[in-house]
Parts: sequence; structure tokens; C-alpha cells
Amino acid sequence: MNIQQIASIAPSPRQLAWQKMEFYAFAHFGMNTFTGSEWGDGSAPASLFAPSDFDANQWVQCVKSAGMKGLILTCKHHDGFCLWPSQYTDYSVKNSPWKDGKGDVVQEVSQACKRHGIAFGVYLSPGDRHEATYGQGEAYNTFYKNQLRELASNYGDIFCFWFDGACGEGANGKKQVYDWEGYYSIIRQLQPNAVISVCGPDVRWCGNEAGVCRTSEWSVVPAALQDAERTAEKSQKEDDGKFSRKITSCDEDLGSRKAIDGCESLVWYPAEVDTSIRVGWFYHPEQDTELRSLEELKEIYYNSVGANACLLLNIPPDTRGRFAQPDVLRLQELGEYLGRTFSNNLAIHGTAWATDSLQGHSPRNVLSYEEHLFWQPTPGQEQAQLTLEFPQPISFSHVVLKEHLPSGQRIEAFRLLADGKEIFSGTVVGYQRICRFSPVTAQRITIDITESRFCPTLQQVCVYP
Ligand code: FUL
Repeated sequence: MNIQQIASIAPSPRQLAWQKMEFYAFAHFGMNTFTGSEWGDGSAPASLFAPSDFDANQWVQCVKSAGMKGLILTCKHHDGFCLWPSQYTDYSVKNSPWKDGKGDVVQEVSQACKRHGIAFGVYLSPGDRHEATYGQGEAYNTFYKNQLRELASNYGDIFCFWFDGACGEGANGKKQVYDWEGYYSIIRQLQPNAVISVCGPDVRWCGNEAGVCRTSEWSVVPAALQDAERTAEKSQKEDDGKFSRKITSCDEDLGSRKAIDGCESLVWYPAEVDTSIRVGWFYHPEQDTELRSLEELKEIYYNSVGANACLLLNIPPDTRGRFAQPDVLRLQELGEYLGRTFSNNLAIHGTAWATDSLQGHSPRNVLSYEEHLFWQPTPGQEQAQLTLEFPQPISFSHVVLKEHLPSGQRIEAFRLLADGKEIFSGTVVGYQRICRFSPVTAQRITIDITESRFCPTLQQVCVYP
């Protein structure tokens, strides 16, 4: 592939729609909530599932208060307990005391999401430590596909199916050969707009659960990374309680020119950062005082949403079936911080000019919120500068850059100059790069693109105080 071809690899419509969600919630809720564990072995009786004051609206309101645009629910975790009354197993809410066995958590959560205007997603653990057919090949695949069909058919639009690589069996446990292609085809047929994440072809796991992505997170990477078995191989093997905080440095560079040199097949496979607001993924009362601080959450946000990835932040509901008070307050604080920081886009008061522009792609386009408008220099021009000029000096501390993703991901290195003086340098941009620095006062901001593939594009530039 030559550089022009590589520069033209673009997201599918479902990947693009997913990328724009930016920040959404994970809710780990299930049998583990009531047994105090992280990985159940599937032997806890269904009678233990008994939320005392379940309220899906409360979850969704909190999620929205932080500015998140969706929620993914653990409909079944590795222990096999189903939060909906699946007709293919007895191990579910239907045999619990909750609502006399007539309740359906998946329904209540999906409807609350719809009511409050956020997207709903499904986590269905491929690993299942309760189901007797697990490890028997075809028999389990049929069972799993039946469950997938139930979820994909009965709960409205689903934006994401999240397939975990871990399974709870540990290194010496039962092994199941998964029919990934069979799972994918059910989703494509029943929920064609949904992305399939992690052990799936649409969204790539960033490789750790600590809340950071790579400094240069490329969305264009070798196609081999889409291999679900390979992802599963790197996932957590044992529940040692530490995995969720480990940053692994393996495969630091997935997409630079050097990394993809000679690679036959490249694909659009963008990254998602998943992490928990707490130490564990499930609720444990003793962790009420160990929440991530607002500062930590801000860092995580900038290192994911601001670094060409999406952020999936887990908030585990408690035994009442509600988000606990410390989490509620932290989400609110985060939402207020983000709202305050990104509400006043000063760029709209500026004018824009560039060293070079292709006809129809004026520099002014970067000031607009219209997503189909973007600036680009002449094709083949790998370096270019775009400058925003203001009627008088402005004070700012954040510059947000966005590439035009339907044209591909292209920028490899850039600098920001304030009245000609360098204030920031960075590598990839992609969907979004949030540049942060101590407040600067200047009348001109230049985006100096020093390296790009074939030619750069900028869809939007925002400037915040
Ligand atoms: C991991 C699982 O083993 C954890 O329990 C959690 O669900 C996390 C999101 O993925 O692989």
C-alpha cells in the first residue's frame, strides 16, 4: 500500500457514529454485587440476587450528569447469571426474589436509556461458568447465539455489543472454541448499526484497564489486530485484583509508518479505553472511600477522549440497585468540570487563513460545526500551517483539533504556536486531540502540521479559556 492509500482508510458509518459518542458508561451489576466478588464461579444461588431499591432512572440520570452519552450493561458476566429472563437458562432474574421473579433488569435499563436520550449497549460474557455446555463447542455456541438473539431482538436499538476476552475460567479451566463469525453475523443481521467491541472487528481494546491509551493512538492499524483470539489471549487470565490497574507497555506502537511498514492489510480499528471509577468492576461497600479522584478522572478523560479514543467508564450499582452516593457526587463534579471547561469556544470569534488550501476546502471551515466541511491543503502537501487570528488578544488553555475522519487519519506530528511562539507539540490527532497547557494570551494561534500522510485535513479547531 502506498501512503495515499493508507491515508484514505476510513471508518465505517457505524464506527464513525460510535466515535462521536466519546464518553459512555459501563455498569457492572449482577450476582457478584450480592456475593462481594469480582469473578463468580456460577454456583451462587439465584435467590441471592435481591436489589432492595432498584432504579434504572437514577443510573441514567447520573450517567448524563457526567456528560456521558450511553451505557453498557453486564447482561451476563463470567458467572453466567442473566439479568434478563432468558428462556435458555434457569440461572437468571426469573428465579430470584427480585420482583417475585418477574423483573427484567435489561428491559428497565434499556428503557431508562431511551427515556433519557442516551444509547444502550450490551455486555454478554462469552465465558460462562454456570452453563453446563460451556467447553463443549457447538452446544455452547448454540446456547450463546440464542442468548444473543434474545438481547438483540427484544430491547430496542443497541449501540454496542462488548465481547470480553476474559472468561473467569483461569489458565487451567475449561476451554470453549467460540464461533465468533457466527456471533457477528447475528448482530449484523439484527442490529446493523451496532459496533462489536474488543473481541470484535469494530472497536479495539486499548490493551489495559488502567485508563490510558497510547501517546500516538492510531485508528489505522494492521488487520491482524482484529483477531478475537489474539485479544482474548492478552486479556486477564486470573482475577488477581491488580490487572485493572496495570499499564502494559507491550505493543506501544501499532500504527506509525515504521510499525505498519510492509504490512499487507490495514484496517480502521479505533481504540476504546475501559476503566472503573472504583478499584473493582463490581460494587463492594469497603471501596466506598477509594473512588478515583476528580483529578484522576480528568487525566483519564484527557488521555482517552482527548487522545483519539473513546472512554468507557464503569460505575457499579450497589446492592440497592442504585449508584452509590460517592459515585453520584463524583460524576456530577466531573460533568460540571467538563461543562465549564468546554462551553465557551473562542474560535468562533476568529478568522482563519492557511499556507495552502485546496479549492472548496477553505481554512474558515475549521471554525464551523458542520461536520462535512473541512480544510485541506493541495493533495500531496504533507506539511502545512493554519492560523486563527482574533480581533484582540485572547486568553486560552485548551485547543481541540479534529481531523475529517471520512477522509482517513493523517496527521503524524504538529506544533501549536501562540503569536509565533511554540506552546505545545503533539503527534496524532484523529477524531480529536485535546491540547492542554497553562493559560496563554495571544492574538494568533497557528497549527503547524509538520508531518502527515499524503496531506492533512482539519475538520474543526476549538479554543477554550
Ligand atoms: C475483564 C473482566 O474479567 C472484568 O471482570 C471486567 O468485566 C472487565 C471489563 O473485563 O476482562
